[in-house]
Amino acid sequence: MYTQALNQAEPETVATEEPGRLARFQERIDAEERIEPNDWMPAAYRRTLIRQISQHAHSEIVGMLPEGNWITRAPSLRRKAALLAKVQDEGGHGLYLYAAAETLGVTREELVDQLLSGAAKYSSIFNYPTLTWADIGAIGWLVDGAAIMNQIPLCRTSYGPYARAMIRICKEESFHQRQGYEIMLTLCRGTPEQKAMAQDALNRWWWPALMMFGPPDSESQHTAQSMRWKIKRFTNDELRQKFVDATVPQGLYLGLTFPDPDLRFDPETGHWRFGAIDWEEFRRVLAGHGPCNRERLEARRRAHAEGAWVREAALANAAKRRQRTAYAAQRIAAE
Ligand code: FAQ
Repeated sequence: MYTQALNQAEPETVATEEPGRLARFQERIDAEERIEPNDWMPAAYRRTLIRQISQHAHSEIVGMLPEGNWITRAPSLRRKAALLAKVQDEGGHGLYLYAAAETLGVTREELVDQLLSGAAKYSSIFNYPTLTWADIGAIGWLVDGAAIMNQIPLCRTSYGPYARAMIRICKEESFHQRQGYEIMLTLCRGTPEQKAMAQDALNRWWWPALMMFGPPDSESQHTAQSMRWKIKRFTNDELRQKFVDATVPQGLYLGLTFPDPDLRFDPETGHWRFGAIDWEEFRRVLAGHGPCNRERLEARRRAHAEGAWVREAALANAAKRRQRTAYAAQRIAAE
């Protein structure tokens, strides 16, 4: 359905994509002008945005599941309230992002179908399990930390609705990162068992967090074009390096050890150098064979099916309201 909708848009866009128009579009991008929904844009720019924004939205929605698993088991009322708020924020982020994608001419239903059929990607990180409470700390610290590093530049992305959605999302993500780090800090200052739990969580989440930034630049299909269009402002490897540089000192402050024997500070460049990432594991997770891929999609499909009555009721209510407004207008006209 999704491809159909895009193909319908194709004849017009292809016919009008003469070189002059493309050059003027690129000039607007180079001049840092924002592209808005009613502006002309190349079909491939539109496709890239729909792909990236919808994958981002799906990631937020699927990203609610690993943490949702711990809401009933949070160790105190304060922790439960913060986690509930965080998971609700993620649902909200998904909705802003679906709304931003819809401004490009695709419907919410098409996007949700893509996710539920397994055709659309969502971030690899959410296919890993949350085994202990420390995983909630590690997700906030590392996963939200990685998300912020990637998303702050998206506040300046060239497509207006996406850039504007990202501003609020980033503010909320920084609260998420801090609550995660604070959980880690509490565990690291606690009993030896609590500290061991925090270390175990770091051991399991560190490498998957580095994979969140996507394949290395040499293998990234979309980076070069997305950089020209200023959809992306930094490459995958640049952002990954920024994340490592920001995060390693935080981990050392916690008294934790990173699960990377090759990690070392390079005084010449001022960067933390890290060991080789297991890209085979990344590819396996993307192909649907991560530890929780099946479970995540099943949970989303079940939630969608169980929510059918809410969608039906909302549509029936909207139809009734339209009918009432129409009757009222008729009555006024007749008087
Ligand atoms: N997982 O050519 P590139 C969050 C795919 S939100 C899965 O480098 P691109 C909040 C990529 O889509 C986290 N797939 O692609 C939260 C492409 O596949 P395609 C999500 C991945 O787009 C926190 C192919 O590989 N954030 O965490 C991944 O230029 C805590 C080739 O890759 C965003 O979506 C991956 N890790 O760069 C929620 C941010 N990496 O489409 C709950 C916006 C790559 O050709 C709890 N997105 N792929 O079939 C982006 O910045 C970019 O899309 C990248 C990928 C950087 C993710």
